[in-house]
Amino acid sequence: MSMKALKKSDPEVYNAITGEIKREQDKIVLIASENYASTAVMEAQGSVLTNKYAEGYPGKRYYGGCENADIVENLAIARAKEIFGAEHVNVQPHSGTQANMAVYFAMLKPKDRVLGLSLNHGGHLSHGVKVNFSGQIYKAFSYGVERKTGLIDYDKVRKMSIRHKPNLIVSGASAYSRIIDFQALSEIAKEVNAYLLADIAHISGLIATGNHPSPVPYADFVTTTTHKTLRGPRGGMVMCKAEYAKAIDKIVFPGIQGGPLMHVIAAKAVALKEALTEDFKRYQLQIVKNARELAGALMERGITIFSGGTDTHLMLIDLRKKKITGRDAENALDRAGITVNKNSIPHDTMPATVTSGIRIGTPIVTSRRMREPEMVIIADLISKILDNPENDGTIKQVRDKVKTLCKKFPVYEDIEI
Ligand code: DSN
Repeated sequence: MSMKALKKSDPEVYNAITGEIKREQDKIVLIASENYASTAVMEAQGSVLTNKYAEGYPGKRYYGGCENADIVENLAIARAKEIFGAEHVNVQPHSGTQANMAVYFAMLKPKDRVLGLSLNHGGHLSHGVKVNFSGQIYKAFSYGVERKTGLIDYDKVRKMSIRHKPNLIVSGASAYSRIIDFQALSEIAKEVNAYLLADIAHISGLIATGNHPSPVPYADFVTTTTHKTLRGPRGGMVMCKAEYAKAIDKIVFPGIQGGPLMHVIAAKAVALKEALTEDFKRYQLQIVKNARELAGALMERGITIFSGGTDTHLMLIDLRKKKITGRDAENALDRAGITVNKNSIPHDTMPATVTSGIRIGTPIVTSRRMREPEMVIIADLISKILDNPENDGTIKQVRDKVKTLCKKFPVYEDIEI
């Protein structure tokens, strides 16, 4: 990939982008919802398909000249079907929230009832939070995780469902590190006559490769982003049973979106092809192994991991024993070259802008081909900072070690700057 034209025409933007390449190379990024897409994905996303209007669907467009747009959209759909075994796929949603919006708008009426995992317990804004459309248009209720175990109690979800009679149960999470029992949720949904939406944005890569049970056989709708563990371009996707195909397609376009982002859909197709490879399978397995190793090494160093570990790509560090807030931990780690995000822990008494936790995930470090030995080093570096967040000497020492480690695991060597 070359950025020669950009360098010449807009040095300010060029410099910001090269700064970002350097940041991604020089820091240990542990944000659980991010990943480093392949150069092939970014080439497709940076392609001339950005020029094309293709409102409609393959073979049924509202513009001429859509033959290449049709090819990439059909490829993306076919590959997604092959990976997830879905009966119908719509690859046009611009984001995960718009994928969820498509399901809500297609199946619900204003004031219908929605039950989802509370944001404070690891859910997502679009699962019924008051400040989001999902909490404003619909009557939203939320379930949580158990204080003692950190797990979802499916019996409690069942009881809440019987009490609140939701029209839609939303499952899936942004900060839940354990296996989600989609089959149990689908039984509950059937019992109370609700639709089941499984939002697998965080775990879609794990599901694609059999590292987490799939909701596709059980849920009426499955939504995902394409840029997290799936390692594609930033975007969304809806999968559903064939009986809902027309309703979903009609609501995505013309219901809530106009022209699809064809360059992004091309990049989705490229990422989905990558997701079909053996290398991707190995990658996803290593993400989980790395997360387990990192959680274990952190716990050995006296750091509390909420729920006592992880089954997935992420974990939630409970900082209460360390007497440091999530905000201060995020800032101190950032100064040392380690990027994480502060995150509320369930039953947190701190505001969301401060929090008592940080969330960390292994998709990016695994994309850089780091393995278990590097996870132990990272745990050690995190532990040093959490114990000495204000010590400039410790911060410098850790920052130097981060630099040395990052040099050994290069990113984007094929981008010419
Ligand atoms: N909730 C965001 C995250 O997981 O980082 C994504 O929407």
